[in-house]
Amino acid sequence: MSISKKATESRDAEVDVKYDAVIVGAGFAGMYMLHRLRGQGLSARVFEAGTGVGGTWYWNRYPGARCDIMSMQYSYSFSEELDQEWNWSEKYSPQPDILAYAEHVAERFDLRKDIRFNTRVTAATFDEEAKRWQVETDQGDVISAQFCIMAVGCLSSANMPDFEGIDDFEGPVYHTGHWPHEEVDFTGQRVGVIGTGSSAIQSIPIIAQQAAELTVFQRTPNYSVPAWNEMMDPDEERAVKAEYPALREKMRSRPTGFYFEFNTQPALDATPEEREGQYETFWSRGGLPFLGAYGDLLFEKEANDTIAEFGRRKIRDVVDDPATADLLCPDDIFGGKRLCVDSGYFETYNLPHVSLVDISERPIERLTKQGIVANGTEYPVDAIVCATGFAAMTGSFDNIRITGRNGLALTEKWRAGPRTYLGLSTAGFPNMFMITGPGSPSVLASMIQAIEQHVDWMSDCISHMRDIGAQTIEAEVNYEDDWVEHVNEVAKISLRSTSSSWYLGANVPGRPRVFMPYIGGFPIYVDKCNEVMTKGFEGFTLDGTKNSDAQPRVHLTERWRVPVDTDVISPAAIAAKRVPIV
Ligand code: N01
Repeated sequence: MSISKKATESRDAEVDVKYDAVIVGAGFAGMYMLHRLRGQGLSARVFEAGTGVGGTWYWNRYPGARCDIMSMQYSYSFSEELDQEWNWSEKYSPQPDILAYAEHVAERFDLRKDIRFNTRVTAATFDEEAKRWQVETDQGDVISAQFCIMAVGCLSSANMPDFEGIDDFEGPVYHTGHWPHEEVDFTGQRVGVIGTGSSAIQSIPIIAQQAAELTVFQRTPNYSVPAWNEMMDPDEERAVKAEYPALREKMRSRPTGFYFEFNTQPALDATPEEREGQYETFWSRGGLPFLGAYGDLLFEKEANDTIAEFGRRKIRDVVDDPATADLLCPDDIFGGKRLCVDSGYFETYNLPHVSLVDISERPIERLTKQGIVANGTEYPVDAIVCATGFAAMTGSFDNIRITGRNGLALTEKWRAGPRTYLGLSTAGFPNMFMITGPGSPSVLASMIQAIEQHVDWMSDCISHMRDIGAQTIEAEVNYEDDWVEHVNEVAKISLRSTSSSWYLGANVPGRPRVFMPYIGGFPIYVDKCNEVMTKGFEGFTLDGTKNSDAQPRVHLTERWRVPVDTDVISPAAIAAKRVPIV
């Protein structure tokens, strides 16, 4: 089986070394956390399993990997100079450009010297006496830190199905989330792609350009909207840069943490002709903003039926063979699963060497030396691409032995689904923070915005702790319970909670079914975090306070004083089911 190569980095293990903070992961979250903590004068050690920075964008090097948020918005906002000096080449950035950006940030802020690459954290244990975390790695490091910050990513733990006969297969088996660093050339080969989610939908058109034969194994079809990607228009780039802070502010005030035009009117109030026109207009804009055509699409099944039918018609318009088109048409909620954004996906099925195998009724039976057996037929292939997704949101936590107070294992606490307070922390695990943890908007917001908000909140919290001389901060169980209940209640309002998606853990057998991200909208969530902070970290216990007489000031990072546009996003708007959520 092929997985990305690990360059060996020879170094001495760090044993008995103390830091203020340990950060697990050097993706966008870990990098910014390191930058902020350094700015506060804290010492931090970052451990990263890969050989370089970039996290998700380091690992997902599959052909066609590209972001589905516009480049000018999918970037850090904390540095105005960085915003002004970095240039993106395409409207939607391909993976190499985003990785280059991550590497530039690491260079620019001199981050690498505090990162240990090629090092996977294996265990993190809270030492109750010392009130510190002990962190162990697969390179023999055993270090101690006051804070343990999990920057492990939401989509980082690959879901590699345990197909019978996988070891018998003589060709390479790739997973899109662990793509090799060296170029993979499928020229002249028979390739089997398993899965039809975002990663597959992006990679299939590119693989088809090389392969002699491409067979796609589909368990569930997906809706997809064309990206209409294009080269960056220099005039548009200049215009955005001239107003960048204003754009950043608008992004923060949107339910999704990124900006696009949307319409709050209900689809059901429009006539069929009006709807058709509206859908065509939004379709021509492409990508995720298509879901902004109406405000009730993810709340009212009848409204959703109208956009779903439009989406299916688009598939039938493109795919020549009616039987293949039928198989490619989902009958699920439109946007119930993460909406896919493509460049020529459905068109690929018109190529004579591309075929689709429906495995919705019977799963793949086994792999043989030279093929994939499904529906009783052996499909000969030279290489297999598993675009089978991730154990989302909690998978990367499960891979580390995390032990809190009283020997409580995080996997045990989360056995029936993750429980957090604000997706930032979890009771029983003092001084452990999670960047974009379950229960926060995370994957339902633009990730880099969500990351920055969490990192800033944590940094501000640590400043507060230093002001009052607190040693530990820990979520209180009753506040955590209320938050978990709220996350579940809000999820029920959205049709999203009815789809069998990775948001619910439904893609991996045996995982508990709980809607994991917070769907109530990014600015409402930010408002809640700010309120908790301004109320002196309500719902948290701060312990070991030395300066109890100190009058702490609120350290809220200025950019998060986000004005909540209550016309389009408020608890009332959500209850009235009038919020376009992407
Ligand atoms: O993973 P997925 P992904 N046998 O879980 C199928 C982000 N992302 O890597 O639907 C056969 O969506 C599975 O079938 P089913 C984005 O948020 C963003 O594509 O579970 N098939 C499904 O078809 C995205 O949502 C970008 O029935 C099996 C597929 O594999 C998220 O990452 C690009 C199987 C997995 O789809 C995950 O996307 C890429 C089995 N045993 C990813 N197990 C952009 O920015 C699973 N499947 C554009």
